[in-house]
Amino acid sequence: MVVERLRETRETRVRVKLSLNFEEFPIKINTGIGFFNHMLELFAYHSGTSLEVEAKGDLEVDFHHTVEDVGIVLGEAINEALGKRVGIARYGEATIPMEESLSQAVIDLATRPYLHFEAKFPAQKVGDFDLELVEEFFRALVFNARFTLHLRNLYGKNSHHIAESLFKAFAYAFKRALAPVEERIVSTKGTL
Ligand SMILES: [Mn+2]
Repeated sequence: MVVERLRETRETRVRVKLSLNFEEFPIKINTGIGFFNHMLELFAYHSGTSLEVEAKGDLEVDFHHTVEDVGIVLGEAINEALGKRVGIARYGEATIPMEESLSQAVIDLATRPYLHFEAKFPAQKVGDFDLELVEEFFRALVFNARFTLHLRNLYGKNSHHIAESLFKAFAYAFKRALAPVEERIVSTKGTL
């Protein structure tokens, strides 16, 4: 299934096209923020999704609105693409290194929006990207995609590597939580 969403506010215009199948269409990311493009490309590639993101935001203010709104719209698209969340593993975990940096992501795709975020960046910025926006992005994403994510950096020195290991760990945990299982809902309640 291909999901398309558009969100326009006075601050941003964000278009997301998403399929949970990587063979659907090529990855194409343009948010106007180089480092953020890099992170979203990593997520799409390593999670095995097809993703297009096009964002035009008030970058002259700062990157906050654009990053948060991409998180919201991508989250909404994921929620829609997940549908009834039937026949998937539900839980996914990944611990991923990027050179000296190691990060862990644990996901529960049940519809309980929750983010535990634990990462400290030695630098404030990578390029002109403010690293405190990494947490803002993941918060907007999980609250709109409606799942639980525990994301933490275990250790690391280089801020670029720390961010990259967080996004990759998230991507692999997500991919594993999506892994097909027998056609039933993985909950003793019978619903997620
Ligand atoms: Mn990199």
